[in-house]
Amino acid sequence: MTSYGTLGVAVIGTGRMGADHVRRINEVISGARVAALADLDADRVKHLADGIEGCTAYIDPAAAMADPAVDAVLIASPGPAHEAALLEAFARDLPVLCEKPLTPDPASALRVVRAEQALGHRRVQVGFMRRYDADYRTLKSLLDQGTYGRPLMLHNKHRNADTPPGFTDAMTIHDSVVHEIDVTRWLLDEEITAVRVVRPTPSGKAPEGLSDPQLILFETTGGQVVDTELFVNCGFGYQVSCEAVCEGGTARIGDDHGVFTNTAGRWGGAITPGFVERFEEAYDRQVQRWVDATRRGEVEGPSCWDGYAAAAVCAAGVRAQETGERAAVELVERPALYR
Ligand code: ISE
Repeated sequence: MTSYGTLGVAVIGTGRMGADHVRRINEVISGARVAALADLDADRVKHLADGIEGCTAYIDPAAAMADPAVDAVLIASPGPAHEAALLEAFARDLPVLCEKPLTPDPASALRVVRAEQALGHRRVQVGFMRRYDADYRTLKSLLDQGTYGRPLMLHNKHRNADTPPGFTDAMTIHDSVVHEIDVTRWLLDEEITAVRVVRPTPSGKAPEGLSDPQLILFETTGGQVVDTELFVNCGFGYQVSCEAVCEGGTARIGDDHGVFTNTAGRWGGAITPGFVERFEEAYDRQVQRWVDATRRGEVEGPSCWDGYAAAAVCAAGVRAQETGERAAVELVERPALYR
């Protein structure tokens, strides 16, 4: 693989995450610059590109990738557009950072896995940013070192203040629980084999028709059981935590931290408002690590296999929601490229 000087990045998709990554590459990341942007919204993409020196705006992602100043691609368009963009990047053998989900369903994710296999080398880092969060990384190294013995269970909490209009039950799995799916597989180094979803009477604050909160249970190849409280209209802020219960002790991360106050007979502190603020450093580290690895001619971090496995667990999760039954996860055999 080639190694690069300053990496010219094409950012595909300039909505909320895409625009945030453009800002990040411009202001925070070293060793990269935004060389091209692509978005179906011609006015938005032109406006954004006009503010960046040496950056060209495109509507067509393939045209952005063909720009001679482009060495690598950051895909932040909506999930259904990812497969075509990934295949285009593979055709040009360009390194990719692809926002989650890799693709929205296991069949298309498997097509991407097979296409990368056909290239013969990894090209993609998938944007599961929690793997770059300092607390999650500490928990991961405690578990890897066996500090508390063999992990038996994980207890996760995932709360959002509210959801955007049109958020559906299936999206609670694909957009939100997908993070617990990825951290479970990563922290425990096991595949998830089955999913169950338990739905209490919805909160009065939940939009009509949305099951909120939910309790999601995973079983793993290692025999561990993982529970996640998902409460996406809790109303009070953003909270993500994970407690590992091991044979010799427990370790918990993600409790709110920051300034602790005492006043007027009460103690307290602020709850982070949303995921962009809570995981800001993780997003920065994720993109910097991608740029650094790419410039060395290497690929690291969550792979297309991780994206495919997450999509397969999401599909089982949606089946479990719909049927109220335990849904088994169907996975093909893991190719040698991802072992
Ligand atoms: C959103 O897409 C995310 O990725 C956030 O991390 C998650 O907390 C939220 O529920 C999702 O909608």
